[in-house]
Amino acid sequence: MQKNKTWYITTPIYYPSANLHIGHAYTTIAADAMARFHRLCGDDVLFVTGSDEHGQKIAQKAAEALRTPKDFVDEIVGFIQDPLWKTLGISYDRFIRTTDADHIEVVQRVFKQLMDQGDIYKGTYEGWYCLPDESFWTESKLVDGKCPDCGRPVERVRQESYFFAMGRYQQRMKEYILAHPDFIQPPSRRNEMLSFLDSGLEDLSISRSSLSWGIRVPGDPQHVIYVWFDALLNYLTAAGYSSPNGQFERIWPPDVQLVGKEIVRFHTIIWPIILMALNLELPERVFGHGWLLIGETKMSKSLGNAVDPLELVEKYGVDAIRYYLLREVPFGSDGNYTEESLRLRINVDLANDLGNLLSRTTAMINRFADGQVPFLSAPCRDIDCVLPNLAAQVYDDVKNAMHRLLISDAITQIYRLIRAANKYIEDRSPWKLAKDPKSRPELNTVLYNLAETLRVVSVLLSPFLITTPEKIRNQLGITEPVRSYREALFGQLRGGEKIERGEPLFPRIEESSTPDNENSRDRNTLGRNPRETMGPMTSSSDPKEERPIGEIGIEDFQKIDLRVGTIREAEIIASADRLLKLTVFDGERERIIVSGIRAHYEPQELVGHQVVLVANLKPVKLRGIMSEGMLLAGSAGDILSLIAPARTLAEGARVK
Ligand code: ME8
Repeated sequence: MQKNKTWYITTPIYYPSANLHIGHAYTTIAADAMARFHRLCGDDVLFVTGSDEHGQKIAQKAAEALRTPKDFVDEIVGFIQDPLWKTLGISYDRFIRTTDADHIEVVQRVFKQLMDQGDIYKGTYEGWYCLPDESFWTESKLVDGKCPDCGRPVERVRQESYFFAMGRYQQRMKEYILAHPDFIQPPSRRNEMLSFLDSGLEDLSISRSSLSWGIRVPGDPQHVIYVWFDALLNYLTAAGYSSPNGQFERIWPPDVQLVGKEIVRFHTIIWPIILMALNLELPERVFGHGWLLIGETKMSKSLGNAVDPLELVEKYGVDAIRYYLLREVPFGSDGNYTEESLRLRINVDLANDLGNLLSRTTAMINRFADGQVPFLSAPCRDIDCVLPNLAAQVYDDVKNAMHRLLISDAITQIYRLIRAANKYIEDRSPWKLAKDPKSRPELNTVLYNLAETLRVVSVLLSPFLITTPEKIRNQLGITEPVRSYREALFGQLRGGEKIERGEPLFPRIEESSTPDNENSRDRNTLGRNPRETMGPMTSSSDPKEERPIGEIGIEDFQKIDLRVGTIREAEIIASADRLLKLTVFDGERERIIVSGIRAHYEPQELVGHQVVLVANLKPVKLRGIMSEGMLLAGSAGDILSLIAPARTLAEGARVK
């Protein structure tokens, strides 16, 4: 029987010029989550990552370290595989190195084929070269005399070179992009590439004679093949292009190629044109995700602002880091990295919402049901259907989000279920039901629903987190690992499982337990506008934040125009990780309020909610947006809650 097509996903292959940072981990963890999700769905997955080892930049770094290039890369690549990817739980099927024998064979074979068919010719290259990006530029494409991609200085190059005749494919490439709306994602990158194509496509210099660290041009050993031409072909090698035994046909083309936005051009113009020339199918989707920023600047090896993933794992644990990277930034947008926002995610989402749900549920089953999950019984009231119904919706929503590569949306959906379960505890107050023996069936239903929701959550979270799902299951007395996404359907817990309470899933990070956090905070929140660290108006229970306030008269209080409003829209501000842009209707008009509540609320959960706003606050510009007012919120420790009227009121109602 013919096997199904392999689901093939790739990351860029990284330069082993220095240790990798959390930007590289971000792409790789995202690909890992997708690979794990597809494996759970029963797909035959091929997940490839690797290292891009040739080229001038590596040769130079090796020379500076007084090592041969191969020695130099061997050490860094060894480190990337273990401990880096191993610690982060990267479940790749192949780690490809461009120094691997099968890859060298593929590159030389492709070069020769394209040469034989006239797509490669010899000429003289004169132009500019950006060393950090290893990219060629003509004079007209430079911006202020610098590399248009990264803004760094370029060097003049003049040498005999082989050229790839890309220009002749310009029209075909454009037609392909137009006919395949899903090929380049997200759509903004697609538009950028279309205008790049419109600005004209020159033939590409694909060999260097001034360098020896690379794959030799077949039949002309004076030349080595350009590092990007070599690197892009890794995706063919890893799919088995060198050994035609039917395997390649089953794998090709890639289903998803994840790349950072700065290399979308290589992957959606040069790479597909090579494939067109080889008469091979193009990848289904190339997704150009955004950057992790430190302040306003991209985190990068060469800028010296890199954060080491292993240090973070040591401090906070692997699942906290995976969760933060996958959840914090909507996939596709840029996002600021700060250690402060990482700690908030741990305390609020992981320790509070998820960890407490597990510990409250297991404690109540111990106390009210002799430590055994009660058996499933018919729902007692409508409210007992809330979790099963929501779980069914979330099952579909997570699946849809993952098929659209929207990882942080998928996790947000899972959190709808987690938060609903916490609310269900409050709504059903099992401790009250336990007081009346007649309420036993109701109590059992409630406890079963909570345990089952946690089991479902353990399945849903398992592409994203690698140790937590098992810990949840162990505490619920489930011994089997998660095997299939279908296990996330509600109602499969048998009942009778023995609770094994354990350590808290995520211990809260107290300020004092991170003695160096002041330093790291300084390091990681560079360039922030100090106004943006301002939260909404809060009443704080944190003694550090309490300021003595003298008495005021009623006339002082009356100066504040407090009104009820409804949030109509809520959006993330790409360049500000703590802020949300809210459109609030105040009874008369819609006003924009920029509020520092991003770490506490997802935009979509706010829409439709009533709030109390300070209507006569002088407008202020935050991140270029005029903010006209402020929302009231209260906070206790890390929990922050917007203040809303206890009953719905007409918008514009005075609060006094
Ligand atoms: O470009 N934020 O390798 P590279 C998010 N060898 N992602 C980031 C990031 C950041 N601040 N910094 C790096 C190369 N990345 C080539 C690729 S592929 C045939 C050849 C991630 O070591 C992101 O995926 O410079 C980016 O595209 C990649 O690392 C660049 O890694």
